[in-house]
Amino acid sequence: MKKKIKIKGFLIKKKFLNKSELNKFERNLINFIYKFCIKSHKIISNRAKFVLSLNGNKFRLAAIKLLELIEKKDKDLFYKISKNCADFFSIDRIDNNKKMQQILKDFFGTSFDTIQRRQPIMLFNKKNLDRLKYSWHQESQFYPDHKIGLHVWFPIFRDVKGKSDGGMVFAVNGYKKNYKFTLVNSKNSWTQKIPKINVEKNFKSFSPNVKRGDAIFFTGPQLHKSDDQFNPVPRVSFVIRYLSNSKNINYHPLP
Ligand SMILES: O=C(O)CCC(=O)C(=O)O
Ligand SMILES: [Fe+2]
Repeated sequence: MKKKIKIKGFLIKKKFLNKSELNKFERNLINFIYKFCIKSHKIISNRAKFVLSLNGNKFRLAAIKLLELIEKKDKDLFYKISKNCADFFSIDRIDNNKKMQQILKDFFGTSFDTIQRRQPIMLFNKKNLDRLKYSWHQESQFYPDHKIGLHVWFPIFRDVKGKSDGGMVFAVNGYKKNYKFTLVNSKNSWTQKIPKINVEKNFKSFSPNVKRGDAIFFTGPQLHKSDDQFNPVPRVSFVIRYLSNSKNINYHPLP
């Protein structure tokens, strides 16, 4: 097996997903909403059906608007969709994508066969909406039983600019240790594990510019958070988490 690659906290891969793959993924998500809501939320379901009749930019913008509508009208439903949508449509294509397989093999090395994938989730960042944002955190604190973790985050429906466009922020070189944290739980919102360290004071922040099709890989201990959002058009993304608790490793993302 090839030598493992070391990712120093995070890595941006341009044009990681091809456009047709991404198009299918995006349409699949809206189709999921259409089906999921058909009995219980008729108006939303019909709206999703209409969105599916559009194409290109019109489709993508209407898809964002649809998610915005769901979030506004029914926070419970929105949270349910965010957590469960990937259950129902195939994410396997992305797992089995050649480039993804290569990165996972390079990163996990001999632990490749022990990888467990967590259910991907949809993430939404809208102006003046804090409930669905993440404060600074480390994924390693959410998966303490897994020695290795690689997380893949990619925007859908639109590009995300590098600053105040609701993307991701990384603490440069903030991947070398695990910090103690404070647990915060609120309704219809992601659990927060906020490190007991002033991240901004200790690290330089970096928010990458990512286009549709680009993907960001980051390791378990990498400090990151949701960026501020000043763009009136919300940002939508997905994250897929690959974990291994293999004992048989001579490599750990902590140096
Ligand atoms: O997309 C976001 O706002 C934060 C995402 C995040 O923390 C993650 O994917 O692990
Ligand atoms: Fe995270």
